[in-house]
Amino acid sequence: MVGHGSLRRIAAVVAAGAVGFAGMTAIAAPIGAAAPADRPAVANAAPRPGAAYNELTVTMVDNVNAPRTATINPGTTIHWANEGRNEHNVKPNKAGAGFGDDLIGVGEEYQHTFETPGVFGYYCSFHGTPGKGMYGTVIVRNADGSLPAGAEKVDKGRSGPAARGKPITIRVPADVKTIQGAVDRAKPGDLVLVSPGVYHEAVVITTDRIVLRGLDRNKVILDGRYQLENGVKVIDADGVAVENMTARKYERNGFFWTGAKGYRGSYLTSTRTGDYGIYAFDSVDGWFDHDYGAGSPDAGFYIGQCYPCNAMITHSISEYNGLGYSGTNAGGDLVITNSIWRFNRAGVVPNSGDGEANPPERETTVIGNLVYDNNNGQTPAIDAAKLAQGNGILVAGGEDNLITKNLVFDHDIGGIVTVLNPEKNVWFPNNNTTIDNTVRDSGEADLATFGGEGNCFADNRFATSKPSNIEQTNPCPSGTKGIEPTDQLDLQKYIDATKPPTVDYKIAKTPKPPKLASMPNAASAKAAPAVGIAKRVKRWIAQEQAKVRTPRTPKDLRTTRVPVP
Ligand SMILES: [Cu+2]
Repeated sequence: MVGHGSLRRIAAVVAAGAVGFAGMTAIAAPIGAAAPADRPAVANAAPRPGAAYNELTVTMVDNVNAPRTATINPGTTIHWANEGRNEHNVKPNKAGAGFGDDLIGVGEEYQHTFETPGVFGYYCSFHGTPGKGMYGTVIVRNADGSLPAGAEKVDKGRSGPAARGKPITIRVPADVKTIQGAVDRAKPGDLVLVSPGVYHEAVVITTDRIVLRGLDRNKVILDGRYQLENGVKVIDADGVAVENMTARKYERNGFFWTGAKGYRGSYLTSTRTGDYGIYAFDSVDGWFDHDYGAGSPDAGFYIGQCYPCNAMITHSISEYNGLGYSGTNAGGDLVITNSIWRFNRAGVVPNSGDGEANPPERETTVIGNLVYDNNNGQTPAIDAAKLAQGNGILVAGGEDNLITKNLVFDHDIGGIVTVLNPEKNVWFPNNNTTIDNTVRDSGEADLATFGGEGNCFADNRFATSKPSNIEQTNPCPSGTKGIEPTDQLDLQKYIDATKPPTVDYKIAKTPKPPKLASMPNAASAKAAPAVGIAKRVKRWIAQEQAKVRTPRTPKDLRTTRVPVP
């Protein structure tokens, strides 16, 4: 989440004038160079200055505690400081452990002083379970400085059940009454097959390579009744596929993978969730197809913190969200294609940010999508979604992205835009290629760029741009050899603009989904765990990407500005 404070600070920088377009480019270099080349950009915990080692900060970002294991002396106070964009919490593994906080908001902190030696496991219930995902351990030394019993067992690494000789199918409710019960019984390779019904469950999957499938996408419904956190949460488990079901009314996410190598979500519907719809975090080798996400304040689809992600979103629809797609600090063989992004505040928004490790966002391909009418001020929305409102495809501080063969129309501000993202750091867009798109009916500019360097535009069909003559000022491939830009995008104006406030996701105008097809042969199709996905993505890029065509305007669109029902 972008804080108002940081916005104003950056707004001042932009407004100062001394930092013009060239100045922005100059700032880009040192910040880019300062960005860590590999994963752990997570701040290290350290004793607080002047605190004589009796205080320690555990930094919570999305979705990690750092350090994961904190070894302290008795009497030390631990501060859990949430520096991410999402809310987190601290739940002790053992109830009654005497510490914990159900909700630590963005920018907030929770503290507890540990007096008694021992090993205290905890986790964030939104993003982890004991020992998996977003979890941690506090080891309080004995008075003599030695480690307490049990300390040697901490963080031994992941292990899971072994596969059966032959995979089996476990039916819900025929074999096991609840989805969770069936999942807990499943071994790698097994299929959990769920019959139509409404299930008030928050399913947690920690076993590798199981397939969870509904018999009917629209009639197998996970319903959190606004009381449960995630519909399906896959934590530190590889190769799990979830298919053909609906999740609705969850406080956090519909379908969520974290720490996975290999994941797939197919024929999934997510509506009315408090954070994201369909969500992969710190996970690689993923495939989302025929999915639908609506009614979340952050993004309907989110792939965050991965490189190379080796991931694909295809044949999907995202609408009535804060953002259609968001991909913070993600990239590398990450493809968004053949999908529809509409009626969100903003459409497709690859972005770099401080709230997660692994910046910057990079090497994402947005190709062959239909992106229209993302101006919807009546959705739930995090601040970043409000800031982005009125834009179709918006690269906010990303690098080396390719945006091509998209049809983009009807946006209050911009069609395809590459701009800086003012967070704690200013993240600049660099070396993004916007080529061969059709863009029309944008309030400010069909194509626009502000800040960064090497952003190029060529062979697009468009009417307006900022700077004007964008394909001459920023020609491909270099984006820098063109004529001097005039009529720049006034980013300040949009940073300062007032946007409609967020609407509670429980009551926002989130219409029923359009008719969505179920998975073919759900009753009989063989279980296919999410293995070999990276190869499949690379094969698609090598063999299929060149065949993608710009979509046509849908025939059933009668008006250009589609009203919110
Ligand atoms: Cu969390």
